[in-house]
Amino acid sequence: MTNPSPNLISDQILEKTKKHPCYSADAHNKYARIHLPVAPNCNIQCNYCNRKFDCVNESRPGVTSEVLTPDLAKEKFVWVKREIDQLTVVGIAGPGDALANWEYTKATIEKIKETNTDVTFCLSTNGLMFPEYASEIIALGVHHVTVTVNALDPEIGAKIYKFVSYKGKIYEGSAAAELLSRNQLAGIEYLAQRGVLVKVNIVMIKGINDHHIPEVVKKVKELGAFITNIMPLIPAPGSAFEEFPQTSMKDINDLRNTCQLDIQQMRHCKQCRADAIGLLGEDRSQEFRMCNRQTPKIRTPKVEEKQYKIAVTSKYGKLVDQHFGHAAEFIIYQGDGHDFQVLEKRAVEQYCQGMEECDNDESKREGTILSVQDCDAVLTMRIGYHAKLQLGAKGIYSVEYCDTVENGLSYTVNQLTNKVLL
Ligand code: CLF
Ligand code: SF4
Repeated sequence: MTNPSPNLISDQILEKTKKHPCYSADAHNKYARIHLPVAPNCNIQCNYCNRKFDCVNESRPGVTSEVLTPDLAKEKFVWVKREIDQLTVVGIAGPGDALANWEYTKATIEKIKETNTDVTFCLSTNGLMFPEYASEIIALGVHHVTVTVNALDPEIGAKIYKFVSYKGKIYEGSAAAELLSRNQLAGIEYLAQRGVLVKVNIVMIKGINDHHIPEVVKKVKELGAFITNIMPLIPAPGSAFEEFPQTSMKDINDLRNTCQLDIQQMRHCKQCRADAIGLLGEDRSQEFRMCNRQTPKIRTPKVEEKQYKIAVTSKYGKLVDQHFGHAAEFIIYQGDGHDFQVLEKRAVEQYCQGMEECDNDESKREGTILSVQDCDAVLTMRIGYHAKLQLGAKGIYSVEYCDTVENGLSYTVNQLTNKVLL
């Protein structure tokens, strides 16, 4: 099979690609991108990833981005676009997986389209959910998609992925790797044949997939990929591969030179964070933290009178600005989505003493979870994967949010009422 993509890519998309800082080396110091971190969940476990941090398929390890709702993401885009004129690309790259949070990803793109018709949308995914959403990606008009493909061989993939969670079932070992690879390859072909420029990221892990990568590159080229981006493994603290050596740039460049014979190679990737903003080499995300801006009050339509009890993590009771595991107390609110009152403040023992230990102390975490077990939801700036699962098992929704407590409470009730929470 030959590469089906070039003739299918319209001139308009090729023009947009010239202004995409990742897809076009010439554009990387002229045009800016914004990553909107609306996708907190993931459906696989890569051995080089610690889920307390951003997805390592598109970020440096150890970075934690704020998480936004689609409405806040739109606000942030409008704000940043006003300040950075050369902003051409909106990317959704985590902090989990864009397709594992498809409703949020899709809603974000739709909302931004209402305000701007020129911007180029870009998604980064592990590709597991391509069979479910590839057609929706096309329908949404997204023409730039990145998928991370580390192995074709299930035996090699089994060393890279701990598990894959698909349609309610957990897969492990070579079965997990085979399923993931099958969905990735089918998605690449499907998208490329419909004019999408597919970028394939590959994490080079010495001794595991390094010799296999040329085969991966040939295969994805055959399926229509536009470019490949071979990235170094940077061991994430707390991940299964934390003791592995970082892949040297010499090894990366040697492999890129080999693979360049098959397909163009990206050589200017910065492994940027899930909320990165600006030129690739000049991250301005700290200037645009949503917690720091003044926001108008959100009023949600009155849906029903049911009273909800919500536990909030907040340093001073104004902003949702504290990590679940860092909270020394919860402020318990009760209300119907419009009016809330503080019922009480509940002291808890912090189980997380900093990002390194966070989510690790099982007994303290259980104590924390017990202390909110009468609540409908926890509203927090950030929550660890295990804590979220344990809350979910008790029927308590966890909402990650970064705005005022008032807006967060309204948002949470809206989500509870409409049952859109994961
Ligand atoms: Fe973001 Fe990725 Fe789109 Fe770029 S990043 S989703 S393609 S807009 Fe770019 Fe950053 Fe490297 Fe990604 S430098 S990590 S390749
Ligand atoms: Fe982590 Fe990304 Fe892998 Fe998910 S896909 S486990 S977020 S590196």
